[in-house]
Amino acid sequence: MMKFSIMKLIGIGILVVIATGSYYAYQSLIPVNVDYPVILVPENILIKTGQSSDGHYLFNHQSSRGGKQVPRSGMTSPTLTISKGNLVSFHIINEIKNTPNQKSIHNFNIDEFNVHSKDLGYFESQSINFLADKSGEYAYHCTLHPEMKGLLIIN
Ligand SMILES: [Cu+2]
Repeated sequence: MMKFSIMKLIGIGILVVIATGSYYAYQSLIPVNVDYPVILVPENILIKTGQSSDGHYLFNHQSSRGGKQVPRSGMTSPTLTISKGNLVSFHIINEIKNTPNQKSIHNFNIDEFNVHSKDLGYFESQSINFLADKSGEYAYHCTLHPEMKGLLIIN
């Protein structure tokens, strides 16, 4: 009788674990700018913070498609081009080191798509999925450093 109860309890525990796991798996399929799950293979874009040769902060990027994209004039960071309808997975990492008088903190935002990373310290990273569901030209930027800005083109 006692043994049966324990087995039952373990059974319920396993069900809770499965349900919780499924919930988080389901949540991770929902891009930040829509409220339904999207089952597509994401286009991965790696974004790294960096500094120009004259010491200004900027973003660098590496795409799963490769190719070099230069900044639009007046912007420090490369122009990113994405096909409309794609699920895009941004992987942001802050690679700017702390200095004795400046702690490294940066974030990554695309306001029109509800893409907002947390403030990332040195070597912290975050992944954000969004659905490129409207075409146009949008800025991506760091709220702490206005010069950290680039163009996102969706067509
Ligand atoms: Cu910044």
